[in-house]
Amino acid sequence: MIPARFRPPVDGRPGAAMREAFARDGFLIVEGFASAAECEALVRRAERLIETLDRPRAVFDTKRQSHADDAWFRESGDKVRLFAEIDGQNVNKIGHALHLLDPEFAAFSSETRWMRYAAALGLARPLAIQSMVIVKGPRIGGEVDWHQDATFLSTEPSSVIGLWLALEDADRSNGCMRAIPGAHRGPLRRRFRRAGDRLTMEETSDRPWPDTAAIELEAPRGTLIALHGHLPHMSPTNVSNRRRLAYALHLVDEQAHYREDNWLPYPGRAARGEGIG
Ligand SMILES: O=C(O)CCC(=O)C(=O)O
Repeated sequence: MIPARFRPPVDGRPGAAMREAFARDGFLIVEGFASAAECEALVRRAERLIETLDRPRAVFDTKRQSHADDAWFRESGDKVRLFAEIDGQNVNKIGHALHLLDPEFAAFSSETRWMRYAAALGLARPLAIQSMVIVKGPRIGGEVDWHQDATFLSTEPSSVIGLWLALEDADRSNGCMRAIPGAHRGPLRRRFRRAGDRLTMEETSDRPWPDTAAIELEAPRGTLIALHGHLPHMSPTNVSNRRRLAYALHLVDEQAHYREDNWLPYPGRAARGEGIG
């Protein structure tokens, strides 16, 4: 399958064809969502954060979830912190409150254009609750294992949507995302939740991922990929000489019940999608 690709609508409001693609495939690809200059400015900002923030004190490992045992991770929901690749040195990502605390990412994230996608794709009251820069450095950027975003951000009913933006070209050689089209219609397989002062991963369904082929979601710089909360997706190790920087913003519906045992405590301050006109 060749994924459908869209351009931003002239009036900024995602139309029926985009909504249908998202409902059918579980993702939506919009090329040219952000300009080259906007991406460049955010790349520079991310590089500055990598240079100036405290060194990472936890490895981010999506296979073993070993970061679940680190307070550095558990307490990062309302902070901007660096996380390391498994070598313990190189930066794997920056998280998880850039949209609230970093002036440049906050200004960009609060623009109405994001909220319009979240609203068009089903969130009655979009609430941005988590953000991260995914670094994927050349020859080191680690694999992000198969997952559904609702594993990490659970509401009743399920509502999370990921808005992922390519700040640099993402292609098959530098570890672009893979997804199984249509597989968002399946159940949530796992939940990552707080149990006392620990974080645990629990199986919620033993249904295997469908054996339909995964496809590559190549994304030139400036491309937005919206991901349904139940869509299985992953990204392989970056084996190329080119970095692959991306910004991901995760939103839930404020009208849904946010589960108290999510790893990320419900935000006191949050970027609300108010005034979408
Ligand atoms: O950028 C990536 O490699 C993976 C991002 C991802 O899985 C997510 O934002 O949920």
